[in-house]
Amino acid sequence: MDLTERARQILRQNDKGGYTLPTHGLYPYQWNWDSAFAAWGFATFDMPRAWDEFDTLLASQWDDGMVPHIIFHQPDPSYFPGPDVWATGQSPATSGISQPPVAATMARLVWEMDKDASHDRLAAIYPKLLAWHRWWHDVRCTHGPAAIIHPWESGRDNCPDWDIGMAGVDGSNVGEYTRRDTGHVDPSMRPQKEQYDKYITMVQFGVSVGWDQARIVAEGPFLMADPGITFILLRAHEDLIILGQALGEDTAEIAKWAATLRASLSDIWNPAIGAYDAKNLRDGQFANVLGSGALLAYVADAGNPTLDDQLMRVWDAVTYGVPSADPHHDTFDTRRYWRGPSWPFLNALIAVGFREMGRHDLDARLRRETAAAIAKNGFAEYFDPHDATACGGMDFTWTAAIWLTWAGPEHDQTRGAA
Ligand code: 9WN
Repeated sequence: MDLTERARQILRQNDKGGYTLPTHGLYPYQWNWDSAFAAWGFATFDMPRAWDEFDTLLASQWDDGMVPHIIFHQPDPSYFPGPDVWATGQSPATSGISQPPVAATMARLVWEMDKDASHDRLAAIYPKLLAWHRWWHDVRCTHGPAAIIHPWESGRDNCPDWDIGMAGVDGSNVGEYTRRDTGHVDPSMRPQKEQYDKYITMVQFGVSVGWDQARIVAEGPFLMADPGITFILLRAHEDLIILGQALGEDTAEIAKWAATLRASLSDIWNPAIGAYDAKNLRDGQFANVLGSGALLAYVADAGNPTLDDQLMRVWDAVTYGVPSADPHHDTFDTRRYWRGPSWPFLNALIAVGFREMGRHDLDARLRRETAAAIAKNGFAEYFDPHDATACGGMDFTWTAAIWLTWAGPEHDQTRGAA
């Protein structure tokens, strides 16, 4: 079957009626940033369905504005930790943390594909996006750059960026539990048990304070500045301004959040590594490792020549897209999740930045490499960046979505030119 047809089929298969699973089995619920990418993919062939995805995601917004990272629409024992472990008291049940706020950026991309037909759907979600961005500003940007209270909030769960913060988390009293992820995929491609003990301990802390977000920020076991979310949020603020203006809204408040956030970027520039870097907000220490979150600077127009050198240093060391961690660093692990593999949807997001910088050469290279991995081994969750071995779950929603919007051959402007 033609890969574009197959990508559409994957989105349809993972569609639970208004919301999309990342993939069957491994991830049986609605995930926040996965949904935003799903919407972008659906928009290429079913515009109303694209807007439905935003609706179902934002319908589970908390009263304080947070949009949770998982929405547990229907109980499913194949995922751990499920709703009983999170115990947030929400209905439908949700997790107690958020995820990278890429929804406004994806909503803008979808809206631009058909502005007239999108107007009312956009107007319906705009106040919710605004409230969520306000939550980020008020609750997670209290130290300047965007902070995370759990590695899962970053969406780049076990990347080396978080190692220094994780070192301070005591996972020894977590109690008994059974992981489900390692029953679905090769355990060598997933986070290790020691990390899982700490992840669950952090969830237990959230439960112990009734998911009081201010208390978690002030007293929780983990608090780190995330360059990835900082750039995604900054870009999303700017996209929300464009969307708000198109709807005739006053966007001055968002412009202030964006200006404040941009002014904080110097706090996460680490001269020792010549790049943006994650920072432990409990003690001010940098992670001292180049992560893929730093490379999202390009989507927020925050690149610079020093960062360009770092990008090329890590990218030239592999064959299939931008690696999720530095191949020259001793933490690099070529197939373990966020410690090395290339993630197609993240490549697509970085490429949004390249295009806007006018770096069509970089965009084309990243597209070619990502498309080659997919064409070779299917719509995997992530790939070994050296040989494109398919890793994690298969028939993955956001991998299919970015094939339709960016990686597929019809998006290659250089095709046919020779
Ligand atoms: C925890 C769904 C999600 C993605 C994340 C990715 C992974 C979950 C997990 O899967 O995280 O949220 O159980 O490993 O790291 O980015 O949204 O695809």
